Amino acid sequence: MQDQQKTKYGHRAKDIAQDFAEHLKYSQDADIYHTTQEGRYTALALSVRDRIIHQWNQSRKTQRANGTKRVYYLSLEFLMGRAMTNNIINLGIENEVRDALTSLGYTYEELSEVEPDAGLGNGGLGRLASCFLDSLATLEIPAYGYGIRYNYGIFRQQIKNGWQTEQPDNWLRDGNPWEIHRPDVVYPVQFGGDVQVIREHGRDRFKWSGSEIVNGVAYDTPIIGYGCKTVNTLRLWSAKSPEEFNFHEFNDGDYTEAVRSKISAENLSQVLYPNDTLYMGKELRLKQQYFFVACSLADIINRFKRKESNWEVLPDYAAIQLNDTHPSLAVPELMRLLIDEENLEWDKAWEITVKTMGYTNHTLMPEALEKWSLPMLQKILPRHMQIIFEINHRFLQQAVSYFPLQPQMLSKVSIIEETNPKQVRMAHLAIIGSHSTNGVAELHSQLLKKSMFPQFNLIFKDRFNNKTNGITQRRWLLAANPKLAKLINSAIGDGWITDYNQIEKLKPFAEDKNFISDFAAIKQENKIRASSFLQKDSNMLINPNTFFDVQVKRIHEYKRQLLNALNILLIYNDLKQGGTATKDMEPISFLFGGKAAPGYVNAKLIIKLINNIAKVINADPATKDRLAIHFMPNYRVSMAEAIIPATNLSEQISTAGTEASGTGNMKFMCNGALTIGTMDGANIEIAQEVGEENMFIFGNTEEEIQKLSLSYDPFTFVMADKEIKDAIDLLFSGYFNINEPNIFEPLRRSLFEEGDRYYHFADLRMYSDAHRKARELYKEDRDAWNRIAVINIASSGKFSSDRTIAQYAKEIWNIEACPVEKDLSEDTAL
Ligand code: B1H
Repeated sequence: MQDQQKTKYGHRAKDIAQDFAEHLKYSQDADIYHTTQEGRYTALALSVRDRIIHQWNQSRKTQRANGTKRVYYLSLEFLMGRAMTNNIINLGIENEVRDALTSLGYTYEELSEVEPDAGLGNGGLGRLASCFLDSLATLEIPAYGYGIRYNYGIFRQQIKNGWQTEQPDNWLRDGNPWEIHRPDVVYPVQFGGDVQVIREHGRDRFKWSGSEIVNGVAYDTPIIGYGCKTVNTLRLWSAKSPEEFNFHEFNDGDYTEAVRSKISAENLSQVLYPNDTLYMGKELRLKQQYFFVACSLADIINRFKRKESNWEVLPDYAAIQLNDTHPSLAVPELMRLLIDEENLEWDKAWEITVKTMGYTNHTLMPEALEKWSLPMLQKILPRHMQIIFEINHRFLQQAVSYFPLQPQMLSKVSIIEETNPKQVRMAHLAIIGSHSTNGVAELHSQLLKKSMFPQFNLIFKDRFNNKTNGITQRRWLLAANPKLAKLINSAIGDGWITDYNQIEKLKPFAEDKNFISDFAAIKQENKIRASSFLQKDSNMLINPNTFFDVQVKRIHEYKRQLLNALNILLIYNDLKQGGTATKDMEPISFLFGGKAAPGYVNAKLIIKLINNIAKVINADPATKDRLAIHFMPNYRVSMAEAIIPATNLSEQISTAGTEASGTGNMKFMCNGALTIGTMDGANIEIAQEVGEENMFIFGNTEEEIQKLSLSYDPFTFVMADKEIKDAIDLLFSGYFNINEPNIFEPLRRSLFEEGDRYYHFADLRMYSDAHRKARELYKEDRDAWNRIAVINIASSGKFSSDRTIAQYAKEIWNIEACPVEKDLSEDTAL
């Protein structure tokens, strides 16, 4: 483009520098006395946002004009992390931004680090939703993410005397330059009240009048596709009281009550529930779920009605995907809208609903299954409860023919659980109310059919399917590990960024000495970068010249951080005794990170245990310089981006049959870590892709665990293995808690008296042996280690969320790309 042509938002460095300076002046009113890093970050963010808006508008216009189908991804969680670097990369203006900042005397890294993480999720499920949005936009699929704009995301974790404490995450404190507030997009949502039946034209009509109304206001965030012109939308709902406060109450003289009800309405979108794979039947959570489902469906219907009046074609325009059962009230809500508001007959409405909805299950853990108390649901959503009864009634009539004279089978599949009080099983509602139920890895999907929902698999055989999870290589490789990305580009070009199957072309480079040594040098640089990140973030001192063994994920008994800790004790004892297992051992840093749900006592105790072990072992002169243990406080997306590229060994050690998929495993793999893991979740598919010889697989398989469960006795395993026995004795002798007697009793009880539900002792010996193999390979044949690391990267092609989304699009949503062209009639950066 000719230099003299003035574009409003040009993307030459000097255009960006000029806009940045203008935003500093006019949006921030900065001068020599008012100049902060936050102000500069915001000015840069706004300059980037200016370069998105036009194409965002253009994307909506194109999608509208084409009359295409759209995907609606309903999720109570979106764990987005930071937006700025990702947006700059996806826009393709990174070099220009860097030059612009350099010309003004700032550095890009400095400003990027000012941005707080958008932590609107707990873990894998929320991060998956975010990776999916990136892939949907990059694949040019018209899509909306719908969720809640929590004022407080996942809590900030601090460690005090080894214990987790939770601090509020006020992520919006300094404003959020990436969102657009849309006060014109607002829907009233009602709760409570009662339902009237009116006889009209020979038909019963139901009128629900709620006793409480809360408005949902939209906040939109752009989702930029990489290397294309599509900009999709993440639309988050914020709860707003319909009135500043209740004037009736105010006039009655009850000022405090009037303000309280306003606050109570706005409480709805205050805070994310911090439980991962743990269900708690809280009323406020139920209200959050209905609130965001009601707003999202009203919005979807609104968009549909602008174009169509024939309801039968709704499934041709909208595919609604339920991210777990958390949004499953969408089923009765869509029925309510179609029947009560739009006057459709039940059968027609049902057909439309089932065709429109898809449901993704994310866990087999029974304690995660959502069951709402029937009286509570009835009180808050009386009309929905009626509809659920009717859905159940009609379903059971259909189910009878599959289970003649087997009433116990009917009670198994019923949406209503006949306990006292009765419970509403949301997974049953989701399966019955959608045309697709998918698991998130092969094993998980098999177990869904075989163990969790065998009766449903009989009735709805064609509904069950698998969609193995993936991650976006753009955030987790290109952005998080720019040096490795550049090395890969120099070897195979940059096609992998949008077509990750091409990563396979890296295979021959595993045999290339120069490539291997470049890879090793980058790993070392990343370790130094990670160490300095941790020093700045939490004042930790990690030696970058050690082997990085990393387990980062939510703290949960099934993920077995305890197994890792027990293995560390075996290593410690062996080191102290000068044993053979640690002879000439490479110095190791064991790094842990992850949050425990605030009410999960044992998970919090595991954090305390790791910290106590770390304190004692790190101070022991006998093992100093050879063994260090660190708990990294406040693990989050931006920390993952620093740690994962620096990792040598990735710990994926859940009990077989418990981790639905895992996605951290994939992030480590594509950054050239080797995996030590069980045959669980997506680890199995990773092993298939990379070859078992290029992974450290150990432990009982899911089938073996099933068999073992009939007679498992943890004590027998411990007594049969002297080293394990010694480690356990050391652990529970008080050695790590001299001044805190008995604090680890609950862990001892759960391992021994309560039967070791997660089979630590059935796997510990195999784990320890596999770990030793990994250490020895790293120590004795570094070239072989690095060769295998490159084979891992080259074999990670399957685990792109682009592949996952392409499968959802074809096999569940029946949707195609809708490419957006650049609008030549307007000046634009894109
Ligand atoms: C996963 C959850 C989850 N499964 C309930 N289930 C929640 C359940 O707030 N809640 O009530 C929150 C989260 N999260 C994870 O999903 C699985 O454990 C992982 O194995 C899987 O990789 C991930 C994405 O599919």
